[in-house]
Parts: sequence; C-alpha cells; structure tokens
Amino acid sequence: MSRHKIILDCDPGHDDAIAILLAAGDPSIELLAITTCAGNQTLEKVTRNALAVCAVAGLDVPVAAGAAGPLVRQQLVAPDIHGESGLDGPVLPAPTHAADPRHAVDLIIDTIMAHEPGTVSLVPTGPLTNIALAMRKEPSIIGRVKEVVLMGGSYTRGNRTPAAEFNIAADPEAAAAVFDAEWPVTMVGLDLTHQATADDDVVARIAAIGSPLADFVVEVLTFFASTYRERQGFDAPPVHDPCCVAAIIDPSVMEIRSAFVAVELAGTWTSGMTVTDFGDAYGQPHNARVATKLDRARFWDLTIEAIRRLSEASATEASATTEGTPQ
Ligand code: PIR
Ligand code: CA
Repeated sequence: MSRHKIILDCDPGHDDAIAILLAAGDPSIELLAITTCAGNQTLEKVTRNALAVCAVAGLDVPVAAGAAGPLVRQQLVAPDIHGESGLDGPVLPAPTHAADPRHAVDLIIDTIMAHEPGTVSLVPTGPLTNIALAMRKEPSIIGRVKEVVLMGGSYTRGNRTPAAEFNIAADPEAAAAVFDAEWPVTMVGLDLTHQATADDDVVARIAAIGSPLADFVVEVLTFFASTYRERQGFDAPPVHDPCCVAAIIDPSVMEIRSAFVAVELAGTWTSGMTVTDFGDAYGQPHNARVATKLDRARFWDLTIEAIRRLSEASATEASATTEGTPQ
C-alpha cells in the first residue's frame, strides 16, 4: 500500500514537534517536506526548532523557512505557552543539516508539482500564511492537493481570545483564503485537540521507551504541561498538532461533521473566530469537514508507537556507525 504523502507546515512549538515525530515515525506516512511559518515564535526561532527536532529524531527531510509574519495584521507570538525559544524545556541540539535554500512557498509548490495530482496532503499546524501565499503564487495547487488538514479554529471558544484560536487569530486573512478555496479542508480545532491531553500516564509510557528521543519528548511535554497548568489552568496539556497527522493515518481516530466555516475578519471583539454552521443558518454551502470527537486512546497509541519506531531506527543507525568506526 502506498503511503500518505504529506507536507507539514508548522511553527514548532511543543505540539508541532510531536506532529513532526508522528509524521516521521508512522509507517503509513511519507513526510515529503517540513515548512515553517512565524507563529508560536519568530520565523528564525521556529525554523531552528524544526531543524533541532529533525536532529534529535535523525530525520533527513527538507526544511524550508517561509513567512516571517502575517499577511495583514501585527505579528502574534505565544511565549507564555512555548517560552522564549518557542520550544523551551529540552536542550536543543545543534541542527545536523541546513535549511533548504528555497522559500517555504516554493518548496510547497515544487513538492506538490513533483507528485501526481491528488496525492499530496497539506498539514498546516501554524498560521496559514505560507499556504495562502502558495495558493496565490501557484493557483493550480488548489486543484492538485489531495486535502488540507489543518490545526486551527474552534466552533465553541478560542484560546487567544474568547472567540479566536491562536493559529487563525494570528493570520485571519490567510485563513479566510484557505477556507474559501476549492479544496477539501478539514478543521481540526480546539474542540477536538483539547481532548488530546498528555496526562501522567502518557508521559510515563513515553519515558518507558528509554531512548534519547523519548527523553526529549518527555522534556517537551513536561514544559508544555507547566505552562498550560499555570497560564490556562489545564491539569494536562492538550497536544494539538499531531491530531491532524493522526487523522490522515487513521480517519477513524476522530468523528467529523460537515459545516460551513467562515473566518471573522471584521469583528471588533471576534476577529479570527471560525464561525461554524453545521446546519443551514447562513444558507451557505458547506466548505469544511470539522473534527468533533477524538478516540484519545487510539491517538496516543499511534503517537507513542511512532516515537518508539523512530527511537529504534536511530539506535540501529548509531550502532551501525559505531561498528563501522575502527576504535
Ligand atoms: C498553543 C498554540 C498557541 C497558543 C496557545 N495558547 C497554545 C499553538 C499550537 O502549536 C497549536 O498549533 C495552536 N497554536 C493551538 O492554538
Ligand atoms: Ca502549532
């Protein structure tokens, strides 16, 4: 069976880091490229973090830096949750490879064009700036992408404001363009991702893998837990971004309903809200699939198994290198 080809457009970010690991470690996914967008922290920081995650996990996937800020608005960052580096907690290793020289928008377009139509999925887990720019630069990607499975929005309440989730609030104009385009969009919003909590049991299962990568993930989750506890009053942190990857690996991991989603651009207090009509109140055709309920046990099984597989792969590589080196 051929693997699901994905491009992960992210702003690492603790949960983005776990999304990279799930995408790289699950056997049913082919991670074609990682692109970065300013979001949780500045472009420079999130790109460095993406390269550091690749180094810890022993990944050789092209990483390209993209938009340094939103299309229209003032930049938002989230140091309250992700720290000054954007990935506070673990010691970040030096990158083992350089970023791809292309702009993220070009890497996205080139990667989509290099594969058969209908085979590449876009998985954005940060503000949608790069995706909107790529659509405008090469509109034919809209008909060529298999689907867009994005982390962002919510149909109940936001986290950046009472109305808006961070990724959409950070670049609402880009989000509006992505929802308006004629491609299949799945909104994996806070209503779903707040069910993906990393409680003590999850952290203990990861720690039990007993590898440098697992230790790194434990440090990532421990820091994320501390800020989510202090700033948001959560008992356990919701690990948002890998939920999108899980939805591609196994669609039965979440329940999904069709809806009309509009991104509020003009609201005085509601800018960036994803107004979601599951029915026909606005008389608009449904333009999105909206995730509602997570099979939490299955989600963590997939994620923990991916970390285990990556740990084994890098252990095998390390011992091959040691054996090949005269002592
Ligand atoms: C998480 C994020 C931003 C702000 C807060 N408070 C919490 C990041 C995550 O990386 C995720 O992609 C999304 N934005 C959740 O809002
Ligand atoms: Ca993110």
